[in-house]
Amino acid sequence: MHILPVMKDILNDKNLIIVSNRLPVTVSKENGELVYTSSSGGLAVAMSSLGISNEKMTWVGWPGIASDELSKSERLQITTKLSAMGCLPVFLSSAQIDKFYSGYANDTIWPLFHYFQSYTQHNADYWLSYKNVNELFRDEIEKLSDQNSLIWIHDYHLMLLPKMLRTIMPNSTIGFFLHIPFPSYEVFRQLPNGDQLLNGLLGADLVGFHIYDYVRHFLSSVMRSVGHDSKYGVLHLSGRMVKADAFPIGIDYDRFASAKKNKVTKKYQKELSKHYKDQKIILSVDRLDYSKGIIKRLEAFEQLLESNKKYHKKITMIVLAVPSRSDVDTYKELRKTIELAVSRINGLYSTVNWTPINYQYRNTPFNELVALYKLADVALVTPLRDGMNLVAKEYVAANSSDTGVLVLSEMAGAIDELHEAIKVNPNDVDSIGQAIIAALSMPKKEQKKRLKIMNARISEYTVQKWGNDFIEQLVEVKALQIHKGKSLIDDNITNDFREDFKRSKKRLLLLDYDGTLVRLQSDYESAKVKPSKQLSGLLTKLTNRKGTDVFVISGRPHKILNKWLGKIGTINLVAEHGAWVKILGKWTKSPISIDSHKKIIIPILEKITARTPGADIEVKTMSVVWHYRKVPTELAYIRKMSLLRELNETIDHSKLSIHQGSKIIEVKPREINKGKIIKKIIDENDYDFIMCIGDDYTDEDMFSVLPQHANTVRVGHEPTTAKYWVKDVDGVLKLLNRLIIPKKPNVIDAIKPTVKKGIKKAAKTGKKLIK
Ligand code: ADQ
Repeated sequence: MHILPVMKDILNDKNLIIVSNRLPVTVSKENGELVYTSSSGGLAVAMSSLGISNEKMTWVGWPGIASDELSKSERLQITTKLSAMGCLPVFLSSAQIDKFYSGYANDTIWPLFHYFQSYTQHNADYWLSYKNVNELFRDEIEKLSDQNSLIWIHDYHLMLLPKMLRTIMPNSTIGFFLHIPFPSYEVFRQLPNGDQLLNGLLGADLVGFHIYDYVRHFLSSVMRSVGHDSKYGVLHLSGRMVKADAFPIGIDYDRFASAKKNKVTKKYQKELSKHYKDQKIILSVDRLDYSKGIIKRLEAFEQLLESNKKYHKKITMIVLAVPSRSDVDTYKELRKTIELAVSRINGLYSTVNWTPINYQYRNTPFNELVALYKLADVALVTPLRDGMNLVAKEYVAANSSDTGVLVLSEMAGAIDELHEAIKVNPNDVDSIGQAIIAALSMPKKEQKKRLKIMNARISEYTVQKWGNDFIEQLVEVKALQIHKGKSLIDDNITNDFREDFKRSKKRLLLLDYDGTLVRLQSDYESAKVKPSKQLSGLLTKLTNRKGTDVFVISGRPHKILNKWLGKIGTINLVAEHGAWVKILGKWTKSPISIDSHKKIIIPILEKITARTPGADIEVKTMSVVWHYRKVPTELAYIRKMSLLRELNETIDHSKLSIHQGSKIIEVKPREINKGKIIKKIIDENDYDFIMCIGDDYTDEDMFSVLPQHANTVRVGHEPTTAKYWVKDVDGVLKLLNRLIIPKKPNVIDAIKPTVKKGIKKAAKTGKKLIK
């Protein structure tokens, strides 16, 4: 197996830690002996074909056996044996398996995320166990990880884990991939601890889903449930960037496409062809799970036999069902229902030499599975909901140069890539029957044509590509987070700034206000955003420095800025993004007027504010602002969207522009922006030191007009054109303080060299130093 070059490069200096509920190896006990077997299931198949060596990769997960069934020495034996296979076991007790695995994971999240709301169990004990097991995983991973670790967590069993890891290792690189659908918010919100799951996932740097619909559902749940907005799948959480994206998992294409040449497969195929020589074969392959729609499939087949006698003795349905979650009651019931349906249909229609359904409840070996894929005239893949569905892709690959028809549910993620399948609604038994008939009568040429197109697609985005793609993007997100090409301001950079500041003769400081000099508050009008005594003191000191022009630039109204900051030394103020400017103590107003526009805009805002509790309108000289900080998140989203739509349809776009800020929508003249006014200031003066600091998109207007030598600084992690960045307001204040106040030497440096010597000597002799 080859490893794609990108993956190879990344893994040169990284350790990959794969985390999933189950290890790819299952441990069991037979006659008192420990037995190790490879696990079935989509994820195991996917990860085992990534082709990464054991030295570079550790797989962390549960080995599939309850810890209470094992002695201490057996646990040690398992740990040693698995470690040689690149696996680290997380041992779970029977109670944890019951409550965490069968309980919260498979009886709460799985049914709800597959839209089986009536199957969903809400049980406080399940939830506690889920948290507890996620913590167990966290503790094991903590022991393993270092700076170079790349942690890739898989699936719904471990949705709290990314945040748990982020809390103890803030700088770690964490990816999460969900293998099942992410439901729409209306369904997701039924989960009592949904917000904790979302926050858990947001601990990752990259959150992956199979298709874009799930990304959309996730982002909308994040927005509506925990209040974080996103843009193009990117969220900025207190300075950290998180990305959500679609990565449609593929299969190990070559393994399936080339298996037909395998001797064992050929032998099986020959035997099967002989056995079913006069039959058309309809194949059904799944884990035995209610989400897979096996019952409806059987009903459709039964209905077909009932209404079309001509197919009797001519078609056989082979149903392969892998045992799955057989400890969960719903699955026990499902098995009974399936087996009853199979015996009913066989009982009704079998003849001495024809049995309509061949049902096998077991794990089918790979070569046998491929032989069946090759034999089948029709693959009936009709899940009621499925994250992706690998069976559909495996069938297509196994028949790459052959005939065969795929009937595929429109509820499977795979439908986005396999358009040439016959598409069915899995709840519509009639349409499944019609699809089988259409498939059986499809000309061979058409079958080949469709298979060829689908093969071209799935041979491109294989599971190897998928794994590479995810890891590549994870590394990219991390690089973006640490502002590739931008420097985080540290002591060395601050010292350089200080030296430049001291040396220069004419200095300009351009400082945004909210989010830069004071922290953003949840209540916009809050008194807390007034400058503190310390901030006023700092600004006074800066303005008192000879040759230093200080500008505080804000979107706030000029009267407020004047009240809060007007008395500080020789400070200059720019209010309403440049509509008002106070230089040398005198305010001037831009001649532009939007009074006529206000008559149109304000009634629109009033109408929407009246039915939006918590919303406010702020009318400034040159702009109108709609504040929705106090509006409940869900309602805010709906109202914001409809307001934007209405404003976009109404305003004169040649004169006005709409800006979305932090929980505000502002309509202002195109002509007025921070950049325009700053350009005027620098054109009229000859500054040899310029520093400009801001935290939002309006500040980018300033950065872009400043000369090359200016020191531009962005607060927070959002993408920026600034040269430097600081984490938060505290970072800004520290930086400004250090421009004028030298760093205090640390205590030991300040002590006289002779005294230092004495300390060293005392430390050596163990004697106390007496001054
Ligand atoms: P699963 O729900 O397990 O996976 P699927 O994607 O179809 O569903 O993968 C099943 C795998 O098991 C296939 O590789 C198939 O070959 C194998 N398999 C099924 N029946 C078998 C049998 N009788 N004998 C032997 N092997 C059998 C979850 C999600 C899916 C998602 C995958 C991968 O539910 O939506 O596609 O993860 O992300």
